[in-house]
Amino acid sequence: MSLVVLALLFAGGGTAVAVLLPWLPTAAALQASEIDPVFWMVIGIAIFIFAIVAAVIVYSVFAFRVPPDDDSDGPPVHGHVALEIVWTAIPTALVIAIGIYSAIVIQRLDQLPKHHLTVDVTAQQFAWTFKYPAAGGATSGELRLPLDEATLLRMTSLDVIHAFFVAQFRENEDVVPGMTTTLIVTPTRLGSYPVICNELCGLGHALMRAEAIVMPDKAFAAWEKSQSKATASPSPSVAGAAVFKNNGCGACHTLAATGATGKIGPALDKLPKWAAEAKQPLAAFIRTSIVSPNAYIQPGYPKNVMPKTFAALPKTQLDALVQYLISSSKKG
Ligand code: HEC
Ligand SMILES: [Cu+2]
Repeated sequence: MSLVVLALLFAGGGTAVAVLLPWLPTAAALQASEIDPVFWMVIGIAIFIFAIVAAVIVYSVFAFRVPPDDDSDGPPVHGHVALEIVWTAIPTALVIAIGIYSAIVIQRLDQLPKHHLTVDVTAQQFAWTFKYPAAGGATSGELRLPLDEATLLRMTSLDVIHAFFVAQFRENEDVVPGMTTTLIVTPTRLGSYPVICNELCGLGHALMRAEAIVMPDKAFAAWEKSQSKATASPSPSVAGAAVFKNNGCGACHTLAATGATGKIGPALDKLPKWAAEAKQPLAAFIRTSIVSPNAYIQPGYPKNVMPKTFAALPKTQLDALVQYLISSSKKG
């Protein structure tokens, strides 16, 4: 009797902790409605097992307590076949049930609607780059997504294994060098959500973050159009400025022509001076500095801070960026 009361108490306590505390952030993707029930099923099973185990332990501590002066051996117990069958069969059934249900959900999440957007995601220590093939291959440091439309993320890594995770979308997928993994996300809520690397990938792992910005359909279409126009522009000052802005260079660098005032890296208005000090021709100096930042470290600035992801920029965008930095720094 008291064993049952204890089990109910533990079950109630476990349920209160699960239900009363806000564990999950507000869902922002259609996929959450598939994933959350799996999560709650596993939590439910865990509370069930926890209640039984905790109740039996606490009950035994009191019920089978020996008097302080009892130094005799306990009764010889050689197991209990029926009990062993029960505690093997029940967990086996539960684990198989979780496995089958998860497999069904994963299979459903892999259904790609015909009408969808594709974004190529590149991970590298310690940054994300998002490329939009439909917008002339424009790249962005932010993941912009249209509301209520399925987006296929094709992901790969340039170095070690990373993992793409947005808690509000509930989805997580490894990003592995040498292969392309995919994830389908259908945002259902406007807003901006953190993209987190969910696989310990090196010293800067904790800083490997980006924003996923869910936009109204029309605003997204306008953004996409402006991107493809800007990056395809024959004028380096338009295309280069767009690449500079999209890739977040201004967060770390000052460049008067763009209004950027970052202080983490050297001021790009002084590039001709830096190139001369490095004894390199300006164009080659800029290009190398962008695609392999550690090839030359500006004295007084830290190594391994400038992301290496820009090596993945399409050639046309890289050319435009280099041209743009040459012309705008000569003015500065
Ligand atoms: C997270 C901060 C950060 C971001 C983002 C960043 N850089 Fe840098 N960058 C640095 C730091 C720090 C250095 C100095 C160390 C070095 O020389 O590699 C640097 C160096 C450079 C240099 C060489 C300057 C010199 O004098 O050696 C160039 C050119 C440059 N960055 C261009 C860019 C461009 C273009 C972008 C955007 C595509 C960009 N950076 C994004 C931090 C950043
Ligand atoms: Cu990472």
